[in-house]
Amino acid sequence: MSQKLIDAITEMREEDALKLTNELLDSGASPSDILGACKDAMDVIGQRFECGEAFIPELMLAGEMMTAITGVLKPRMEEEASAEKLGKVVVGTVQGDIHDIAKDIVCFMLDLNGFEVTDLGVDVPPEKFVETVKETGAKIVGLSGFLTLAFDPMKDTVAAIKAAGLEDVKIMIGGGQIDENIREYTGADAYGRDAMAAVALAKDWA
Ligand code: B12
Repeated sequence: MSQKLIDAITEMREEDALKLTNELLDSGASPSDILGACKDAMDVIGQRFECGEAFIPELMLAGEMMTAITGVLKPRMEEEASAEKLGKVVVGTVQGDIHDIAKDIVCFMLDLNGFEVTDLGVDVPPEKFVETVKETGAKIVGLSGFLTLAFDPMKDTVAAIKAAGLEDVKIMIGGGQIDENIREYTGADAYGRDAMAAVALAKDWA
């Protein structure tokens, strides 16, 4: 069934994709498995874009489908929300990058799991992160980025947070192209593969 969902997304059949999402949920599939299928579909569309078989409108439509699917998943996930308050987290997509679907999922999952999240949105300059960490007193920061061009702004943001004397603030990074090597390059404290990893890291640090 999740292959059918992947096919519906990659063939840009939004209505079918939403119908299949609901069917998967009704048959007991977990929202995180459905998100996994969406990621696989996005990877296919991304690869097509890379080889010139898909273009910006397809990326945009894929983004819209992804937003619609997360809209269906959110109420189901809310049923498992935690009432416990664990701490504050500042999250944003770094400067120069406007991909926000994944960042929104990370914010939503942190919120569900008891964190007070300040979502700075997209294209966030390093100084905005610093200012917000100071204002909120958050001890955890999450940086999201999907572009290769996001590596340096991530590195600059980590450096700006440290330079502001906020050494006790833990920084996690994530997003499409990010991996352990990029974590090392940026000087961040941890890399998280998905929103559940973001929650696990934040819980470890709370
Ligand atoms: C949809 C999409 C878009 C949409 C974005 C819509 C939106 N509102 O976000 C639009 C059309 C706007 C777009 C624009 C562009 N895009 Co684009 N886009 C994609 C696509 C297909 C999917 C991204 C996505 O949303 N995935 C869905 C999420 C849910 O997937 P996920 O990774 O599983 O999410 C999890 C993790 O990432 C993790 N995570 C994310 N953030 C964080 C943070 C922390 C702290 C942690 C712990 C975890 C974490 O948790 C998430 C949830 O579980 C990708 C391809 C791909 N394979 O990703 C290309 C892709 C990222 N785009 C790409 C490009 C090139 C562009 C453009 C430059 C195109 C252009 N020429 O204009 C512009 C960039 C504009 C800019 N300045 O940012 C390239 C980047 C290549 C590169 N090496 O830099 C990709 C990889 C496509 C490709 N293969 O070529 N894009």
